Amino acid sequence: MKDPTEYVVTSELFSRYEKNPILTSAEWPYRANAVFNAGATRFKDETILLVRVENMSGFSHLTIARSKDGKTNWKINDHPALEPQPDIHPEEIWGIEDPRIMYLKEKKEYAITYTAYSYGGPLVSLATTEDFQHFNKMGSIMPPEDKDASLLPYKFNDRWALIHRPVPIYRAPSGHIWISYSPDLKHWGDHKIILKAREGGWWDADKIGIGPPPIETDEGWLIIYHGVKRTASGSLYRLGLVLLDLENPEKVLHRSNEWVFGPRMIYERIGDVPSVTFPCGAVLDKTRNELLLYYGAADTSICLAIGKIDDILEYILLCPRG
Ligand code: BMA
Repeated sequence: MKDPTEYVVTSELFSRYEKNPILTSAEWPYRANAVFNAGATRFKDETILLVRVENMSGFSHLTIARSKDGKTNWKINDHPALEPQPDIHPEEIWGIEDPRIMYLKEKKEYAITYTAYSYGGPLVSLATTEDFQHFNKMGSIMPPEDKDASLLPYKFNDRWALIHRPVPIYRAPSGHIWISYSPDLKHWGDHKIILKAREGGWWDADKIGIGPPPIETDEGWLIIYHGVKRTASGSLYRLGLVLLDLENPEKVLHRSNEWVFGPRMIYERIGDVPSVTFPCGAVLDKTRNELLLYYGAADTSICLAIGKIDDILEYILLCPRG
């Protein structure tokens, strides 16, 4: 029988890093069940990953790992950067998960949107930092159930914009991507759907959510989103592409009909949650024309896939208009 890793489709937009997974719980400096779904950014000549670490009770916190080239020699902090604090933030009772990092030029600080697992279900929380040493938790900004959120880096008509994924209760497909606005990062309104999960047999028919924060390009905001398909043996988490208008991110310019990345390798197929590829961070290396995509594999480890940004944009521009 063939090993399923041999079924790799050629000419993919993203190539897996040959030393995947790049981080696992085995090399963690303290006891942990799994490390996955990391936010990513460049900071002071290093790539910083804000890693979701699941402890042996099932709750997650966030810990920093750094590397000069974003691929090798990761230095892992021996203590969490952000921990659940249910005494001050009751909405964090069952942990904090899946951070997305965006630099806000106007405020000269990084915004971290993450999932707080509350008594009423997952919701969106916000924290800020200037130095990745001191963090300011601003509390919840969207009620449950809502996750997969990222800010855009600057204001639109004087308001901050947040892309996120609330879950409606009344019908399938169960989760679309929304945009909301705020004058102060605290009070949010004007909620609108910008991208719908498809229906029926589509690969993104059940629910969708953004992966890494939107990537600003000359052609528009590049969104790498995950689409979920329910199958008899569980959910498949794959990735598709969308391009949003730079000036009006409510406007979808193009959307891929096909997924561009999905579980294939053993480390993506087997783990605590099988057949999941789930990126929360990406770093664009403009000098090398490379997009480094950091994704959680099977809710168990952190992996890297690398794409040429020009090829990705060429591809999405040929996809159907939104
Ligand atoms: C999603 C999120 C992710 C997780 C994925 C697969 O709903 O909770 O954190 O990686 O499911 O389990």
